Amino acid sequence: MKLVIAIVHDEDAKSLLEELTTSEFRVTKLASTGGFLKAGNTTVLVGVEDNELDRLKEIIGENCQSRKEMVTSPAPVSGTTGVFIPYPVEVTVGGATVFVVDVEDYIKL
Ligand code: 2BA
Repeated sequence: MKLVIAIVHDEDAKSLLEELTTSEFRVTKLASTGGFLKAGNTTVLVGVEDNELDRLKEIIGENCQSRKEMVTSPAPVSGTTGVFIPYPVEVTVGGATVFVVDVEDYIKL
């Protein structure tokens, strides 16, 4: 069995959860925050049998788009003055960042 941890854009979370539950996956949704953009995102936990993993990855891929976002980054005016001015930088976020972890035990008490 695997635990899939998928970090997805908030805007994709609703359709992803609907599709996963319709497809009879058991899902937990957590509100999370990206360390770089410091913006909200959604972390989805799904426990699956090994033979369901490919289908799960397909559904995540189909429901999560990558997006360009602007982040304001400080740039030094001069290497020695220590003065910083902000400037916009474009980053590509997602579709989904997916971790697949082996599950040692799965019990319900
Ligand atoms: P954030 O940390 O807010 O990162 C948003 C996007 O900013 C990233 O998109 C990436 O394009 C860029 N980025 C992140 N850290 C960067 C850095 N140190 N320098 C330059 N650009 C950087 P994604 O890679 O698609 O990640 C989306 C979200 O997934 C992340 O939000 C974070 O919450 C999570 N994530 C991604 N990789 C992770 C990892 N290895 N461990 C834990 N969480 C991760």
